Amino acid sequence: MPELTLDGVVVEEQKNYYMVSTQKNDLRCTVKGALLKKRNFRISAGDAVRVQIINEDTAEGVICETKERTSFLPRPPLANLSQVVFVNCFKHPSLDTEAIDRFLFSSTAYGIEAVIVFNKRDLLNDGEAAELEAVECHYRNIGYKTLHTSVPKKQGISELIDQCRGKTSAFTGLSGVGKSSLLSLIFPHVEFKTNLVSGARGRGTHTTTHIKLWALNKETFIADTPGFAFVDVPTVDEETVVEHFPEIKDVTGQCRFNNCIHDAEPGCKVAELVDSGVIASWRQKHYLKIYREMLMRRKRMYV
Ligand SMILES: Nc1nc2c(ncn2[C@@H]2O[C@H](COP(=O)(O)OP(=O)(O)OP(=O)(O)O)[C@@H](O)[C@H]2O)c(=O)[nH]1
Ligand SMILES: [Mg+2]
Ligand SMILES: [Zn+2]
Repeated sequence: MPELTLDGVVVEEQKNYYMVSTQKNDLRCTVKGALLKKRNFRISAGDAVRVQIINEDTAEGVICETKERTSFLPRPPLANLSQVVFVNCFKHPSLDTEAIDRFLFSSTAYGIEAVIVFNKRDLLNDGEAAELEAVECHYRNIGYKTLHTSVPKKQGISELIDQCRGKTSAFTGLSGVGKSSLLSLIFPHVEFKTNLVSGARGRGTHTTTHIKLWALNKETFIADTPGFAFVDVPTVDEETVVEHFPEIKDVTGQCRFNNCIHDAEPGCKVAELVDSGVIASWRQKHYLKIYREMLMRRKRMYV
């Protein structure tokens, strides 16, 4: 009898098996010995795989092949993401543009598209909304997609779903910004663990500690990820940091010195554009901070 194999996507890693979503159904899979022996490679959620069906009735299979990855996010491990959705809010917790800039830097360094979501819109008065709009405007001007949402008012949710449709996405962001709450609206049948356990409704019962891609349909997957306090950035050559800051990169050739790092050198075009408000001052500051961080990391490597 010919072996029955199917293409699929790993949606969840459990202790002793992987759940793989296929065009037919979800299969509980172990991994073929030859694949297990591969060093420096560990199958992650998001991996595109080929599975051999072992038992159709019990929906069990074996992963026999992994396809080449288009991208890989190491923390948390997620393969083949089409985009990372960085969730923020203006208050509770306060807007942190350094976190946004470190996140945007990381996602472009990993080669993954980034979308910025400003959640908890319902908490803002007119003055705060205007302040947020000014910040947001800078990100839109440099080419990033931004969205507004509110969980209690269910605002912006259909736009967020549209943004995720047909893609594999991960919701990331600092703790408490509302990632799990947004996912609870997108997947109403799932109880995501939220920060605040309300006694009455008893939410927060989904205590999964591993990463899982939730399927909206066979082409749309979204992962919740644990919040963090600080955005880790991958190591790159300090000379290339500027490539991940599009508005700074665009004008680099216009500085007086061609080795200008845009740190108060005379005739720096970036400084001029910061003074005139075209480039946000915090963007230059965060660019320089990452530049110095990369320089330090490289120097530390050679001591
Ligand atoms: N007012 C308001 N509160 C919100 C909104 N979204 C989430 N919250 C509240 O913010 C708190 C944190 O929400 P979570 O969804 O747990 O946040 P999270 O980003 O998943 O947090 P971590 O899992 O710790 O990273 C909860 O008390 C939510 O009820 C919103 O749009 N407006
Ligand atoms: Mg959460
Ligand atoms: Zn310069």
